[in-house]
Amino acid sequence: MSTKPVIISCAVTGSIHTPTMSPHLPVTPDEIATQAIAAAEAGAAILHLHARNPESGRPTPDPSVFMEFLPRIRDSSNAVINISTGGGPGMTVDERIEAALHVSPEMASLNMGSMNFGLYPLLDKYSEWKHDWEPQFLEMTRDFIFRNTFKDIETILEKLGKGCGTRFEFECYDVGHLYNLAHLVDRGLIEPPFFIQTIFGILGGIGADEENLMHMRRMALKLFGEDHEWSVLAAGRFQMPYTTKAGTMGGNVRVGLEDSLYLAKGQLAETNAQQVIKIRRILEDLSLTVATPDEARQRLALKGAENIGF
Ligand code: KMH
Ligand code: ZN
Repeated sequence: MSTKPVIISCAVTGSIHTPTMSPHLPVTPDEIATQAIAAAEAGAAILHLHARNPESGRPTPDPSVFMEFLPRIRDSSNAVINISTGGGPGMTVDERIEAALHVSPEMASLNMGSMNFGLYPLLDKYSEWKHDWEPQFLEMTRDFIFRNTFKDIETILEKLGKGCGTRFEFECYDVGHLYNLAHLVDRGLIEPPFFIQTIFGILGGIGADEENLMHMRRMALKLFGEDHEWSVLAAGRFQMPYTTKAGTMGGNVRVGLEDSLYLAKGQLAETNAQQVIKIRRILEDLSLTVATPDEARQRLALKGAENIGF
């Protein structure tokens, strides 16, 4: 078993869930900042961040909304700030990268392939909605392609990677995405160490099945060997079991309300920090340790908090 400390990422709000689904989903800049800072205090080394319209709670790519919470997080925590370039359903690729280009963060997400991204099954779980946009947003994903062409990926690598010195959380939702990453590595467009986030249980991506977890792990090892840091996130009820498995297999973990609204069966998480505390406790009970933000910076070869652009 690896003795390397486990890097905990926390994805604080995302763009999958909507306000009706949980009163605890952070929506306003104040809620996002407060929950992000508490998650970092609980042990998250990396904060993966999206923004939402403060009134409606709808995901927004607007850099000025990001700027309402990012400086506060930076001033109150040493955690690595990681800005999503996945954005949310309906946003163009240009919109998705605007905030990251604006703030030149240490890390940003980079999604490794185009895919269906079906959120519409969530429609069946609720009969009343806080906001009109929510059911329309979920229904729209029946006909939505989450676009991440090779050209899109190259553009993000060029503008954000080369241009800003930002390094990436490579989001891999299926085996082909690992091969897409390997292809870009072969072309010399990406330097190690690669932080590979393998994702299980998104409709359109690989399912949450233990054999898939093992297969993604094996293929990442085969393709990238010692050059990568492996991390796992799993959607919904798979979050804790799959991150626990990843930790015991020498991997890193991602939790947060972006990936699951729950703390346990039938129990909504009241904060992101609760999920961080839970996975940390599980990992420490299993004699694992948790990485500090500076350990994560060193292992992932990040440029340092002093070099971010805000
Ligand atoms: N929503 C997650 C499944 C991104 O922000 O770029 C993956 C994600 C994508 O976090
Ligand atoms: Zn995200």
